[in-house]
Amino acid sequence: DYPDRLNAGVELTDAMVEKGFGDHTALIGNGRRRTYKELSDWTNRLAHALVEDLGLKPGNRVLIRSANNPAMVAAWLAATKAGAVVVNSMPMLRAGELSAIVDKAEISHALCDTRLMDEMTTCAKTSKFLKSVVGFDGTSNHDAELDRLALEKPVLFDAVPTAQDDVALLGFTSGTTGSPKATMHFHRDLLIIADGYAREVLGVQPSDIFVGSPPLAFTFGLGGLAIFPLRFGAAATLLENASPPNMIEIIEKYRATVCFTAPTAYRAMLAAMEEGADLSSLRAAVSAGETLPAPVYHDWKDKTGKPMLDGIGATEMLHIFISNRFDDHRAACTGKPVRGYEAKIVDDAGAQVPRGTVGRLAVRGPTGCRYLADDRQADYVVDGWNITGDSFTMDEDGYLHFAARNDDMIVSAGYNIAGPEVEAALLAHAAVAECAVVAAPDEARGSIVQAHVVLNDGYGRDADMVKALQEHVKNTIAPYKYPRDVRFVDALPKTATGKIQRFALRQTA
Ligand code: 3SK
Repeated sequence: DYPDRLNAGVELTDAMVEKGFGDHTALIGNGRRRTYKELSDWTNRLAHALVEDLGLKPGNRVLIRSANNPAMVAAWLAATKAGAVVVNSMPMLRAGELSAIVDKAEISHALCDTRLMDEMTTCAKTSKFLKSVVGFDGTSNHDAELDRLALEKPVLFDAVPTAQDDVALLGFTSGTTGSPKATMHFHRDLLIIADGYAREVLGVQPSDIFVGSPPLAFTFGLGGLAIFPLRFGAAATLLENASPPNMIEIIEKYRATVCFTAPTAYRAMLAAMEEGADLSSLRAAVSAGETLPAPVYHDWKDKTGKPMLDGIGATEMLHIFISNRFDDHRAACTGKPVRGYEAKIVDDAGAQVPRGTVGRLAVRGPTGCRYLADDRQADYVVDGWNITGDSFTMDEDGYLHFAARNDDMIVSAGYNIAGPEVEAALLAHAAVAECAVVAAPDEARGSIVQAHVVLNDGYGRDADMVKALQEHVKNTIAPYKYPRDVRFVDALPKTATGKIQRFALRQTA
Protein backbone atom coordinates (compact mmCIF):
# COMPACT_ATOMS: atom_id res chain seq x y z
CA ASP A 1 0.00 0.00 0.00
CA TYR A 2 1.42 3.33 -1.02
CA PRO A 3 -0.16 6.77 -0.66
CA ASP A 4 -1.69 8.34 -3.77
CA ARG A 5 0.92 11.08 -3.68
CA LEU A 6 4.35 9.51 -3.67
CA ASN A 7 7.73 10.77 -4.82
CA ALA A 8 10.39 8.05 -4.80
CA GLY A 9 13.20 10.63 -4.63
CA VAL A 10 11.78 11.97 -1.37
CA GLU A 11 11.19 8.49 0.06
CA LEU A 12 14.85 7.57 -0.45
CA THR A 13 16.29 10.78 1.05
CA ASP A 14 14.25 13.26 3.14
CA ALA A 15 11.95 10.53 4.45
CA MET A 16 14.98 8.54 5.60
CA VAL A 17 16.24 11.56 7.55
CA GLU A 18 12.79 11.89 9.13
CA LYS A 19 12.93 8.20 10.07
CA GLY A 20 16.13 8.89 12.04
CA PHE A 21 18.82 7.81 9.55
CA GLY A 22 20.24 11.34 9.10
CA ASP A 23 23.66 10.46 10.53
CA HIS A 24 23.91 7.03 8.83
CA THR A 25 26.21 6.69 5.87
CA ALA A 26 24.20 6.60 2.64
CA LEU A 27 26.83 6.73 -0.12
CA ILE A 28 30.54 6.01 -0.30
CA GLY A 29 32.47 6.79 -3.45
CA ASN A 30 35.32 8.76 -4.94
CA GLY A 31 36.99 8.90 -1.55
CA ARG A 32 34.04 10.44 0.33
CA ARG A 33 31.20 9.32 2.56
CA ARG A 34 27.82 11.06 2.56
CA THR A 35 25.25 10.71 5.30
CA TYR A 36 21.52 10.59 4.59
CA LYS A 37 21.27 14.21 5.80
CA GLU A 38 24.02 15.27 3.42
CA LEU A 39 22.37 13.37 0.56
CA SER A 40 19.03 14.99 1.33
CA ASP A 41 20.58 18.50 1.37
CA TRP A 42 22.64 17.80 -1.76
CA THR A 43 19.70 16.52 -3.79
CA ASN A 44 17.46 19.38 -2.63
CA ARG A 45 20.01 21.97 -3.71
CA LEU A 46 20.39 20.24 -7.06
CA ALA A 47 16.62 20.09 -7.50
CA HIS A 48 16.40 23.87 -6.92
CA ALA A 49 19.06 24.40 -9.60
CA LEU A 50 17.26 22.12 -12.05
CA VAL A 51 13.98 23.97 -11.61
CA GLU A 52 15.13 27.56 -11.09
CA ASP A 53 18.20 27.75 -13.34
CA LEU A 54 17.53 25.11 -15.98
CA GLY A 55 13.76 25.53 -16.24
CA LEU A 56 12.96 21.88 -15.58
CA LYS A 57 9.21 21.18 -15.41
CA PRO A 58 7.45 18.08 -13.98
CA GLY A 59 7.23 15.41 -16.66
CA ASN A 60 10.31 16.65 -18.56
CA ARG A 61 12.61 13.83 -19.57
CA VAL A 62 16.12 14.07 -18.14
CA LEU A 63 19.07 12.02 -19.31
CA ILE A 64 21.90 11.37 -16.86
CA ARG A 65 25.26 10.31 -18.26
CA SER A 66 27.81 9.06 -15.80
CA ALA A 67 29.74 6.13 -14.43
CA ASN A 68 28.54 4.79 -11.06
CA ASN A 69 29.36 7.46 -8.49
CA PRO A 70 27.55 9.39 -5.72
CA ALA A 71 27.08 12.43 -7.97
CA MET A 72 25.11 10.30 -10.44
CA VAL A 73 22.85 9.03 -7.65
CA ALA A 74 22.36 12.60 -6.41
CA ALA A 75 21.50 13.85 -9.92
CA TRP A 76 18.98 11.02 -10.38
CA LEU A 77 17.32 11.65 -7.00
CA ALA A 78 17.23 15.43 -7.55
CA ALA A 79 15.59 15.10 -10.96
CA THR A 80 13.11 12.60 -9.49
CA LYS A 81 12.23 15.01 -6.67
CA ALA A 82 11.63 17.70 -9.30
CA GLY A 83 9.10 15.40 -10.98
CA ALA A 84 11.22 14.58 -14.01
CA VAL A 85 11.18 11.27 -15.86
CA VAL A 86 14.77 10.06 -15.74
CA VAL A 87 16.83 8.03 -18.18
CA ASN A 88 20.11 6.86 -16.67
CA SER A 89 22.59 6.09 -19.45
CA MET A 90 25.77 4.06 -19.73
CA PRO A 91 29.00 6.07 -19.70
CA MET A 92 30.39 4.10 -22.64
CA LEU A 93 27.67 5.11 -25.11
CA ARG A 94 28.76 6.99 -28.21
CA ALA A 95 26.99 10.03 -29.66
CA GLY A 96 24.92 7.93 -32.10
CA GLU A 97 23.62 5.70 -29.32
CA LEU A 98 22.87 8.73 -27.13
CA SER A 99 20.97 10.36 -29.99
CA ALA A 100 18.77 7.28 -30.38
CA ILE A 101 17.85 7.52 -26.68
CA VAL A 102 17.38 11.30 -26.74
CA ASP A 103 15.05 11.04 -29.74
CA LYS A 104 13.08 8.08 -28.44
CA ALA A 105 12.57 9.58 -24.97
CA GLU A 106 12.32 13.19 -26.17
CA ILE A 107 14.94 14.23 -23.65
CA SER A 108 14.89 17.96 -22.86
CA HIS A 109 17.66 18.11 -20.24
CA ALA A 110 20.92 16.18 -20.04
CA LEU A 111 23.04 16.08 -16.89
CA CYS A 112 26.49 14.81 -17.75
CA ASP A 113 29.65 14.06 -15.82
CA THR A 114 32.05 16.64 -17.25
CA ARG A 115 34.57 13.89 -18.02
CA LEU A 116 32.06 12.38 -20.47
CA MET A 117 30.96 15.59 -22.14
CA ASP A 118 32.46 15.05 -25.64
CA GLU A 119 29.99 12.50 -27.00
CA MET A 120 27.12 14.33 -25.25
CA THR A 121 28.03 17.58 -26.99
CA THR A 122 28.20 15.83 -30.34
CA CYS A 123 24.76 14.36 -29.72
CA ALA A 124 23.34 17.75 -28.63
CA LYS A 125 24.48 19.44 -31.86
CA THR A 126 21.91 17.58 -33.94
CA SER A 127 19.13 17.05 -31.38
CA LYS A 128 15.79 18.73 -31.83
CA PHE A 129 14.70 17.81 -28.29
CA LEU A 130 17.62 18.77 -26.04
CA LYS A 131 17.20 22.23 -24.55
CA SER A 132 19.87 22.09 -21.93
CA VAL A 133 23.08 20.10 -21.38
CA VAL A 134 24.82 20.77 -18.11
CA GLY A 135 27.90 19.23 -16.55
CA PHE A 136 28.29 17.92 -13.02
CA ASP A 137 31.44 16.90 -11.26
CA GLY A 138 31.43 13.12 -10.98
CA THR A 139 34.43 13.28 -8.65
CA SER A 140 32.21 15.08 -6.11
CA ASN A 141 34.47 18.11 -5.81
CA HIS A 142 31.51 20.29 -6.82
CA ASP A 143 33.57 21.84 -9.54
CA ALA A 144 31.21 21.96 -12.50
CA GLU A 145 28.35 24.13 -13.70
CA LEU A 146 25.51 22.20 -12.07
CA ASP A 147 27.42 21.98 -8.78
CA ARG A 148 28.08 25.71 -8.82
CA LEU A 149 24.42 26.48 -9.52
CA ALA A 150 23.39 24.23 -6.63
CA LEU A 151 25.92 25.52 -4.14
CA GLU A 152 24.02 28.56 -2.87
CA LYS A 153 20.57 27.01 -3.00
CA PRO A 154 18.47 26.14 0.10
CA VAL A 155 18.71 22.67 1.58
CA LEU A 156 14.94 22.33 1.68
CA PHE A 157 12.97 21.73 -1.51
CA ASP A 158 9.24 21.28 -2.01
CA ALA A 159 9.37 18.12 -4.08
CA VAL A 160 6.77 17.69 -6.79
CA PRO A 161 3.84 15.75 -5.27
CA THR A 162 3.83 13.11 -7.98
CA ALA A 163 1.16 10.42 -8.06
CA GLN A 164 2.30 6.91 -7.16
CA ASP A 165 1.63 5.89 -10.76
CA ASP A 166 3.36 8.82 -12.42
CA VAL A 167 6.26 7.64 -14.55
CA ALA A 168 9.57 8.24 -12.78
CA LEU A 169 12.05 6.21 -14.81
CA LEU A 170 12.59 5.07 -18.37
CA GLY A 171 14.72 1.93 -18.43
CA PHE A 172 16.29 1.46 -21.83
CA THR A 173 16.94 -1.92 -23.35
CA SER A 174 18.33 -2.46 -26.80
CA GLY A 175 16.13 -5.55 -27.24
CA THR A 176 16.77 -8.04 -29.98
CA THR A 177 16.71 -5.67 -32.89
CA GLY A 178 19.17 -3.11 -31.63
CA SER A 179 16.57 -0.35 -31.91
CA PRO A 180 16.25 0.87 -28.33
CA LYS A 181 13.08 0.28 -26.36
CA ALA A 182 12.22 2.26 -23.28
CA THR A 183 10.31 0.70 -20.39
CA MET A 184 8.29 3.06 -18.21
CA HIS A 185 8.29 2.61 -14.45
CA PHE A 186 6.22 4.44 -11.85
CA HIS A 187 7.36 6.09 -8.62
CA ARG A 188 5.76 3.24 -6.68
CA ASP A 189 7.58 0.62 -8.78
CA LEU A 190 10.91 1.97 -7.52
CA LEU A 191 9.79 1.22 -3.98
CA ILE A 192 8.02 -2.07 -4.76
CA ILE A 193 11.26 -3.73 -5.85
CA ALA A 194 12.83 -2.78 -2.52
CA ASP A 195 9.81 -3.68 -0.41
CA GLY A 196 9.48 -6.97 -2.31
CA TYR A 197 12.74 -8.57 -3.42
CA ALA A 198 15.18 -6.62 -1.23
CA ARG A 199 13.10 -7.05 1.93
CA GLU A 200 11.77 -10.57 1.38
CA VAL A 201 14.78 -12.23 -0.24
CA LEU A 202 17.75 -10.22 1.07
CA GLY A 203 16.34 -8.97 4.39
CA VAL A 204 18.26 -5.71 4.01
CA GLN A 205 19.19 -4.04 7.30
CA PRO A 206 20.49 -0.52 8.06
CA SER A 207 23.84 -2.11 8.93
CA ASP A 208 24.28 -3.46 5.39
CA ILE A 209 26.95 -2.13 3.06
CA PHE A 210 26.35 -2.76 -0.63
CA VAL A 211 28.91 -3.22 -3.38
CA GLY A 212 28.62 -4.35 -6.98
CA SER A 213 29.31 -3.86 -10.63
CA PRO A 214 26.13 -3.30 -12.68
CA PRO A 215 25.86 0.22 -14.05
CA LEU A 216 23.20 2.41 -12.45
CA ALA A 217 21.96 2.88 -16.02
CA PHE A 218 20.84 -0.76 -15.94
CA THR A 219 17.88 -1.23 -13.59
CA PHE A 220 19.75 -4.20 -12.03
CA GLY A 221 22.37 -1.68 -10.83
CA LEU A 222 19.95 1.11 -9.92
CA GLY A 223 18.02 -1.28 -7.67
CA GLY A 224 20.97 -3.16 -6.23
CA LEU A 225 23.30 -0.24 -5.66
CA ALA A 226 20.99 2.69 -4.96
CA ILE A 227 17.32 1.92 -4.30
CA PHE A 228 17.79 -1.13 -2.04
CA PRO A 229 20.37 0.37 0.31
CA LEU A 230 18.67 3.79 0.46
CA ARG A 231 15.22 2.32 1.17
CA PHE A 232 16.50 0.65 4.36
CA GLY A 233 19.03 3.15 5.72
CA ALA A 234 21.97 1.04 4.54
CA ALA A 235 25.12 2.27 2.75
CA ALA A 236 26.04 1.94 -0.93
CA THR A 237 29.62 1.92 -2.14
CA LEU A 238 29.86 3.14 -5.73
CA LEU A 239 32.75 2.26 -8.00
CA GLU A 240 33.41 3.94 -11.31
CA ASN A 241 35.48 0.95 -12.33
CA ALA A 242 33.92 -2.07 -10.67
CA SER A 243 36.50 -4.63 -11.74
CA PRO A 244 36.71 -7.70 -9.48
CA PRO A 245 39.97 -6.47 -7.84
CA ASN A 246 38.37 -3.09 -7.13
CA MET A 247 35.27 -4.74 -5.68
CA ILE A 248 37.45 -6.96 -3.49
CA GLU A 249 39.35 -3.92 -2.23
CA ILE A 250 36.07 -2.25 -1.23
CA ILE A 251 34.69 -5.42 0.37
CA GLU A 252 37.82 -5.75 2.48
CA LYS A 253 38.05 -2.04 3.33
CA TYR A 254 34.41 -1.46 4.32
CA ARG A 255 33.49 -5.03 5.28
CA ALA A 256 30.72 -4.92 2.65
CA THR A 257 27.82 -7.28 3.31
CA VAL A 258 25.77 -7.44 0.08
CA CYS A 259 27.23 -7.87 -3.39
CA PHE A 260 25.42 -7.54 -6.74
CA THR A 261 27.28 -8.79 -9.76
CA ALA A 262 27.34 -11.39 -12.52
CA PRO A 263 28.87 -14.90 -12.40
CA THR A 264 31.93 -13.81 -14.40
CA ALA A 265 32.96 -11.46 -11.61
CA TYR A 266 32.21 -14.04 -8.89
CA ARG A 267 34.47 -16.47 -10.71
CA ALA A 268 37.31 -13.92 -10.56
CA MET A 269 36.59 -13.30 -6.88
CA LEU A 270 36.76 -17.02 -6.15
CA ALA A 271 40.17 -17.15 -7.82
CA ALA A 272 41.29 -14.16 -5.74
CA MET A 273 40.19 -15.95 -2.57
CA GLU A 274 42.78 -18.61 -3.39
CA GLU A 275 45.34 -15.78 -3.20
CA GLY A 276 44.03 -14.62 0.18
CA ALA A 277 41.23 -12.16 -0.65
CA ASP A 278 38.94 -11.84 2.39
CA LEU A 279 35.28 -11.84 1.39
CA SER A 280 34.04 -13.14 4.74
CA SER A 281 32.02 -9.98 5.43
CA LEU A 282 29.61 -10.73 2.56
CA ARG A 283 26.36 -12.17 3.85
CA ALA A 284 24.57 -11.97 0.47
CA ALA A 285 26.08 -12.63 -2.96
CA VAL A 286 23.45 -11.90 -5.60
CA SER A 287 24.06 -13.28 -9.07
CA ALA A 288 21.95 -12.20 -12.03
CA GLY A 289 22.29 -10.84 -15.53
CA GLU A 290 23.38 -14.21 -16.89
CA THR A 291 22.73 -17.73 -15.74
CA LEU A 292 24.84 -18.94 -12.80
CA PRO A 293 26.97 -21.96 -13.73
CA ALA A 294 26.64 -24.78 -11.18
CA PRO A 295 30.44 -24.95 -10.53
CA VAL A 296 30.47 -21.28 -9.45
CA TYR A 297 27.50 -21.90 -7.11
CA HIS A 298 29.23 -24.94 -5.56
CA ASP A 299 32.65 -23.30 -5.31
CA TRP A 300 31.15 -20.26 -3.56
CA LYS A 301 29.28 -22.43 -1.09
CA ASP A 302 32.39 -24.49 -0.38
CA LYS A 303 34.64 -21.47 0.12
CA THR A 304 32.26 -19.14 2.01
CA GLY A 305 29.81 -21.54 3.60
CA LYS A 306 27.00 -19.35 2.23
CA PRO A 307 24.74 -19.72 -0.81
CA MET A 308 25.06 -17.55 -3.87
CA LEU A 309 21.58 -16.23 -4.67
CA ASP A 310 20.87 -16.69 -8.36
CA GLY A 311 17.90 -14.75 -9.72
CA ILE A 312 16.41 -13.45 -12.92
CA GLY A 313 15.20 -9.95 -13.63
CA ALA A 314 14.42 -7.88 -16.67
CA THR A 315 14.44 -4.20 -17.47
CA GLU A 316 10.80 -4.70 -18.51
CA MET A 317 9.95 -5.92 -14.99
CA LEU A 318 12.33 -3.40 -13.38
CA HIS A 319 14.18 -5.92 -11.21
CA ILE A 320 14.52 -9.50 -10.02
CA PHE A 321 11.23 -11.42 -9.97
CA ILE A 322 12.43 -15.02 -9.51
CA SER A 323 15.15 -15.89 -7.04
CA ASN A 324 16.75 -18.44 -4.81
CA ARG A 325 16.51 -17.82 -1.05
CA PHE A 326 19.04 -18.10 1.78
CA ASP A 327 17.11 -21.07 3.13
CA ASP A 328 16.02 -22.51 -0.22
CA HIS A 329 18.66 -22.60 -2.93
CA ARG A 330 19.88 -25.05 -5.52
CA ALA A 331 22.52 -25.31 -8.22
CA ALA A 332 21.45 -24.73 -11.84
CA CYS A 333 18.16 -23.33 -10.64
CA THR A 334 16.78 -19.79 -10.71
CA GLY A 335 14.49 -20.43 -7.76
CA LYS A 336 10.87 -19.41 -7.23
CA PRO A 337 8.92 -16.19 -7.83
CA VAL A 338 9.52 -13.29 -5.46
CA ARG A 339 6.54 -12.47 -3.23
CA GLY A 340 3.80 -10.83 -5.31
CA TYR A 341 4.93 -12.38 -8.61
CA GLU A 342 3.62 -15.50 -10.37
CA ALA A 343 5.35 -17.45 -13.13
CA LYS A 344 4.22 -19.98 -15.70
CA ILE A 345 5.76 -21.63 -18.75
CA VAL A 346 3.87 -21.26 -22.01
CA ASP A 347 4.15 -22.45 -25.58
CA ASP A 348 4.24 -20.14 -28.61
CA ALA A 349 0.43 -19.97 -28.58
CA GLY A 350 0.43 -18.87 -24.93
CA ALA A 351 -0.88 -22.16 -23.51
CA GLN A 352 0.67 -23.41 -20.29
CA VAL A 353 2.97 -26.40 -20.87
CA PRO A 354 3.32 -29.39 -18.52
CA ARG A 355 5.91 -29.34 -15.72
CA GLY A 356 9.36 -30.23 -17.01
CA THR A 357 8.63 -28.99 -20.55
CA VAL A 358 10.68 -26.16 -22.03
CA GLY A 359 8.67 -23.08 -22.96
CA ARG A 360 8.64 -19.35 -22.66
CA LEU A 361 8.77 -17.84 -19.20
CA ALA A 362 5.68 -15.73 -18.49
CA VAL A 363 5.44 -13.65 -15.33
CA ARG A 364 3.05 -11.21 -13.70
CA GLY A 365 3.18 -9.13 -10.57
CA PRO A 366 3.23 -5.64 -9.13
CA THR A 367 5.78 -4.35 -11.67
CA GLY A 368 5.61 -5.07 -15.37
CA CYS A 369 6.31 -3.96 -18.86
CA ARG A 370 5.03 -0.70 -20.30
CA TYR A 371 7.05 0.13 -23.39
CA LEU A 372 7.14 3.77 -24.42
CA ALA A 373 5.45 4.13 -27.81
CA ASP A 374 6.36 0.69 -29.08
CA ASP A 375 4.22 -1.82 -30.97
CA ARG A 376 6.11 -4.64 -29.26
CA GLN A 377 4.03 -4.00 -26.11
CA ALA A 378 1.29 -6.28 -27.48
CA ASP A 379 3.79 -9.15 -27.88
CA TYR A 380 5.38 -8.68 -24.47
CA VAL A 381 2.23 -8.36 -22.36
CA VAL A 382 -0.53 -10.82 -23.15
CA ASP A 383 -3.57 -11.07 -20.85
CA GLY A 384 -1.61 -9.35 -18.11
CA TRP A 385 1.30 -11.80 -18.37
CA ASN A 386 4.74 -10.53 -19.34
CA ILE A 387 6.19 -12.95 -21.88
CA THR A 388 9.93 -12.75 -21.33
CA GLY A 389 12.63 -13.49 -23.90
CA ASP A 390 13.81 -16.57 -22.01
CA SER A 391 12.97 -20.26 -22.22
CA PHE A 392 12.61 -22.06 -18.92
CA THR A 393 11.23 -25.23 -17.39
CA MET A 394 9.28 -25.43 -14.14
CA ASP A 395 9.92 -28.63 -12.20
CA GLU A 396 7.41 -30.65 -10.17
CA ASP A 397 8.22 -28.61 -7.05
CA GLY A 398 7.71 -25.24 -8.75
CA TYR A 399 11.41 -24.35 -9.14
CA LEU A 400 12.34 -22.60 -12.36
CA HIS A 401 15.29 -23.65 -14.52
CA PHE A 402 16.77 -21.53 -17.31
CA ALA A 403 17.02 -23.17 -20.74
CA ALA A 404 17.99 -20.52 -23.32
CA ARG A 405 17.39 -17.05 -24.69
CA ASN A 406 14.55 -16.96 -27.19
CA ASP A 407 16.01 -14.30 -29.32
CA ASP A 408 19.17 -12.88 -30.76
CA MET A 409 20.21 -11.16 -27.58
CA ILE A 410 23.72 -12.04 -26.53
CA VAL A 411 24.34 -11.94 -22.80
CA SER A 412 28.06 -11.57 -22.24
CA ALA A 413 29.51 -11.05 -18.77
CA GLY A 414 26.22 -9.51 -17.68
CA TYR A 415 25.89 -7.13 -20.65
CA ASN A 416 22.94 -7.51 -23.00
CA ILE A 417 24.23 -7.07 -26.53
CA ALA A 418 21.87 -7.06 -29.50
CA GLY A 419 23.45 -9.05 -32.33
CA PRO A 420 21.90 -6.92 -35.09
CA GLU A 421 23.47 -3.79 -33.67
CA VAL A 422 26.95 -5.32 -33.88
CA GLU A 423 26.19 -6.50 -37.41
CA ALA A 424 25.21 -2.98 -38.39
CA ALA A 425 28.49 -1.64 -37.00
CA LEU A 426 30.52 -4.30 -38.85
CA LEU A 427 28.70 -3.63 -42.11
CA ALA A 428 29.78 -0.02 -41.92
CA HIS A 429 33.40 -1.18 -42.47
CA ALA A 430 34.53 -1.08 -46.11
CA ALA A 431 35.93 -4.60 -45.97
CA VAL A 432 32.67 -6.26 -44.88
CA ALA A 433 30.33 -7.60 -47.54
CA GLU A 434 28.01 -9.55 -45.23
CA CYS A 435 28.01 -10.67 -41.64
CA ALA A 436 25.99 -12.41 -38.95
CA VAL A 437 26.56 -12.19 -35.24
CA VAL A 438 25.65 -14.91 -32.75
CA ALA A 439 26.42 -15.85 -29.16
CA ALA A 440 29.18 -18.40 -28.66
CA PRO A 441 29.57 -20.19 -25.32
CA ASP A 442 32.47 -18.96 -23.24
CA GLU A 443 33.61 -20.27 -19.91
CA ALA A 444 34.51 -16.94 -18.37
CA ARG A 445 31.85 -14.62 -19.83
CA GLY A 446 28.93 -17.05 -20.27
CA SER A 447 28.72 -16.07 -23.94
CA ILE A 448 30.77 -13.93 -26.26
CA VAL A 449 29.88 -12.07 -29.42
CA GLN A 450 30.98 -14.15 -32.40
CA ALA A 451 30.93 -12.57 -35.85
CA HIS A 452 30.82 -14.55 -39.09
CA VAL A 453 32.10 -12.24 -41.80
CA VAL A 454 32.19 -12.39 -45.59
CA LEU A 455 34.86 -9.97 -46.83
CA ASN A 456 34.75 -7.92 -49.99
CA ASP A 457 37.29 -8.80 -52.66
CA GLY A 458 40.80 -7.58 -52.07
CA TYR A 459 40.79 -7.79 -48.25
CA GLY A 460 42.98 -10.34 -46.44
CA ARG A 461 41.55 -12.85 -43.96
CA ASP A 462 44.25 -12.33 -41.37
CA ALA A 463 44.81 -11.29 -37.78
CA ASP A 464 45.26 -7.65 -38.80
CA MET A 465 41.79 -7.67 -40.37
CA VAL A 466 40.31 -9.21 -37.20
CA LYS A 467 41.90 -6.44 -35.14
CA ALA A 468 40.76 -3.76 -37.59
CA LEU A 469 37.13 -4.97 -37.46
CA GLN A 470 37.20 -5.20 -33.67
CA GLU A 471 38.61 -1.68 -33.36
CA HIS A 472 36.04 -0.41 -35.84
CA VAL A 473 33.16 -1.80 -33.78
CA LYS A 474 34.66 -0.40 -30.58
CA ASN A 475 34.83 3.05 -32.18
CA THR A 476 31.31 2.87 -33.60
CA ILE A 477 29.24 1.58 -30.68
CA ALA A 478 29.91 0.99 -26.99
CA PRO A 479 33.22 -0.92 -26.83
CA TYR A 480 31.87 -3.82 -24.71
CA LYS A 481 29.78 -4.90 -27.72
CA TYR A 482 32.76 -5.75 -29.94
CA PRO A 483 33.04 -9.29 -31.35
CA ARG A 484 35.65 -11.19 -29.37
CA ASP A 485 35.61 -13.94 -31.97
CA VAL A 486 35.72 -13.05 -35.68
CA ARG A 487 35.49 -15.83 -38.27
CA PHE A 488 35.87 -15.31 -42.00
CA VAL A 489 33.56 -17.38 -44.19
CA ASP A 490 32.92 -17.68 -47.94
CA ALA A 491 29.16 -17.31 -47.55
CA LEU A 492 26.50 -17.19 -44.85
CA PRO A 493 23.90 -19.96 -44.55
CA LYS A 494 20.58 -18.65 -45.90
CA THR A 495 17.02 -19.76 -46.47
CA ALA A 496 15.55 -19.95 -49.95
CA THR A 497 14.15 -16.48 -49.41
CA GLY A 498 17.57 -15.11 -48.55
CA LYS A 499 17.23 -14.88 -44.75
CA ILE A 500 20.38 -15.61 -42.79
CA GLN A 501 20.07 -18.82 -40.76
CA ARG A 502 21.66 -17.74 -37.52
CA PHE A 503 20.64 -20.97 -35.83
CA ALA A 504 23.01 -22.79 -38.20
CA LEU A 505 25.86 -20.52 -37.14
CA ARG A 506 25.01 -21.05 -33.48
CA GLN A 507 25.39 -24.77 -33.99
CA THR A 508 28.96 -24.25 -35.16
CA ALA A 509 29.76 -21.71 -32.43
O1 3SK B 1 19.15 -9.75 -15.93
C1 3SK B 1 18.59 -8.73 -16.20
O2 3SK B 1 18.44 -8.45 -17.37
C2 3SK B 1 18.06 -7.78 -15.14
C3 3SK B 1 17.46 -6.65 -15.59
C4 3SK B 1 16.94 -5.77 -14.69
C5 3SK B 1 17.01 -5.99 -13.36
C6 3SK B 1 17.60 -7.10 -12.90
C7 3SK B 1 18.14 -7.99 -13.79
C8 3SK B 1 18.82 -9.18 -13.24
